[in-house]
Amino acid sequence: MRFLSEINSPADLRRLRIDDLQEVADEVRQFIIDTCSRVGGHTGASLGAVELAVAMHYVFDTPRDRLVWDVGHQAYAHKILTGRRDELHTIKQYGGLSGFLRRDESEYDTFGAGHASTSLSAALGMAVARDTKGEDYHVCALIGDSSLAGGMAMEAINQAGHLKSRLIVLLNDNEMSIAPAVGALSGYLNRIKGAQSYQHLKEEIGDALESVPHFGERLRRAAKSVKDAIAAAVLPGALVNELGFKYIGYVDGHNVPNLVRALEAAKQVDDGPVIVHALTTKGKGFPNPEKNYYAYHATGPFDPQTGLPYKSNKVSPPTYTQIFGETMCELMERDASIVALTAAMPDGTGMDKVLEKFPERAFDVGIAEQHAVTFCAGMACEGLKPVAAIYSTFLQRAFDQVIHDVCLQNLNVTFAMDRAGIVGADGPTHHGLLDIAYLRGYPNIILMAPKDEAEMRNMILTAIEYPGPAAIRYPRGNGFGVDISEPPKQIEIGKAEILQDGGEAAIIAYGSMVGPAVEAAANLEKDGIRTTVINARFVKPLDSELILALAQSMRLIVTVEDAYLAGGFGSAVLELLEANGIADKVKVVRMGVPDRIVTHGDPKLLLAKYSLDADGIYSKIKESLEVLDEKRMPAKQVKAVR
Ligand SMILES: Cc1ncc(C[n+]2csc(CCOP(=O)(O)OP(=O)(O)O)c2C)c(N)n1
Repeated sequence: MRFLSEINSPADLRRLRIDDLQEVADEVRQFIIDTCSRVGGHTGASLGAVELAVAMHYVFDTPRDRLVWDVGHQAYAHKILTGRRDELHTIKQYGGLSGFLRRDESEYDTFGAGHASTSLSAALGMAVARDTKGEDYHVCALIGDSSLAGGMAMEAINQAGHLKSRLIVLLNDNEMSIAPAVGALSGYLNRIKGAQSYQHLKEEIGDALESVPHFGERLRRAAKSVKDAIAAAVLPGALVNELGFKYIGYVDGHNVPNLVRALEAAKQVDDGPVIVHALTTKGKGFPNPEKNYYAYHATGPFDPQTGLPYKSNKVSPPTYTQIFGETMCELMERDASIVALTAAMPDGTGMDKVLEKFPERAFDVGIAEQHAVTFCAGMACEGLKPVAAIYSTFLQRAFDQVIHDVCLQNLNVTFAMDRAGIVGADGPTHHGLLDIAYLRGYPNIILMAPKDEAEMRNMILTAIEYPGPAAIRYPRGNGFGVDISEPPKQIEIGKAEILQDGGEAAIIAYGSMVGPAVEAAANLEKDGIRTTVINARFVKPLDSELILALAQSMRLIVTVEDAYLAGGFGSAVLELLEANGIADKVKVVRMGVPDRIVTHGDPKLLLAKYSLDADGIYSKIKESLEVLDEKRMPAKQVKAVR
């Protein structure tokens, strides 16, 4: 590494000659390949943005000038150039670098991210703050072509053009989301590319107008005076001119000197926002000659020579995601009124299979969760049965659409929330810890979580057939390998499952916490402590009959959920007891995630940190029973025991 080992901050980069920058980019690319081949990460996304990062840190006086990265998954080169090179191998691991950007990780991370389409709003906010305070620095947002189509980004463009604030947007156009980009905006960007360069086109238009007999010169002058209006009309120019943006492009996004020139030109625009349109290739330089984009947007460890993932000999049961996709195919085969939808996560949700098999009834709407939900509501109004497969964390975006458009009107929409609970390496922006709380407080919707993949199949059918809104949450990762050969069948709504009874303590576990609860109960049994174990199945409606009966007969109820405690499953149980005037009849201990930001890392480790594993549940029950025993004993006796 001729240059990279000496670059410890962007100031070091800026000391280099422009002619050396391409070599710097090559070194950064190799560094990413070497590191990600060992530890995995957002390899392909980051490889595509190497030159963009080099050019931005060269042109802009960072951190004084503000760079705002959208999502942040593609920012490994930015991390390398901003003093984090030697820590890159810790990325996404517990205690290591975040896989995204965090303000508390580096002063160069001006805005935390993880969810898409936020950069333009944040950057515009910074630009307005700069102007309000009378300061003078540049603000540059980098956004991908798919994130640009997200609702927030569109809203920001609308305001930016109106405010005419000085703002630079670097568009990283690789025609890819995680899957190939979808939607009309992607077609629009393609048409711009098809029209060669903007400047070139303007010249062509000028020549063409001049050749019009009698009116040539006049038309040419008119075109100039309305500021490129004709070019804008020929280029699909709504974004570029009508919305008040200047356009520079397109630029080869892997040619650093060209990018530097384009960004320098953008810096000169002082009367409003400007877009620099860079064309890039996702996974540029990835050592796999076969373009398998799905495989290298993000990768696990891989062979740096072949790009192929290291194969593990371990045979694992299918994931919940896979089973969800297969079950949807099965059900859609049987019922033509079921329609399915993903918001830019076809492979992540298992919808890829469904899209392939039912192209007429399955939709990828792009990064547009809000639209996705209301789109489903519209279809439900007309008697279809839409299933929206959206990660728990991304459905947060569409909170009001779920409430206002679906629940209030009691429409038959099913929400399949993959990645519920602690997701692990992607960290705080991606944990699905809030869905119980954000969905529970509104009428009409029913909420459920399966204990295993067979039960998930039954719940999918139950949710679809339920005539109102229904949501199922299930975790990231593998199922238990249980038998799923039976066709899905409906389960009774609001009925829990008693897995074991007896004893003085009951564990009521929700969803993926049922497994560890059963294991904890088995370990307690070995110590001579019998417990009742309940698979809650539903948080709404709760099995109130069963829970109230347990409250009358047990000394201790322990609720367990892999979600925030505030407003969660345990809270629902407490509310039920309070509403029935028996809150003081039984000791309730709620296990779940406390009011803290949960970091990134191995999910097993994180779950253990919050006692959400078999050992944690076992210890909590022992400890709680001991406390109750002490309370039962007269004070003197307690002292003697101690
Ligand atoms: C609100 C939201 N929905 C979905 C995602 C998942 N996601 C992460 S990156 C990505 C693709 C982004 O595509 P693009 O903006 O074109 O950037 P690229 O990865 O191609 O560089 C998606 C869908 C997300 N991070 N946030």
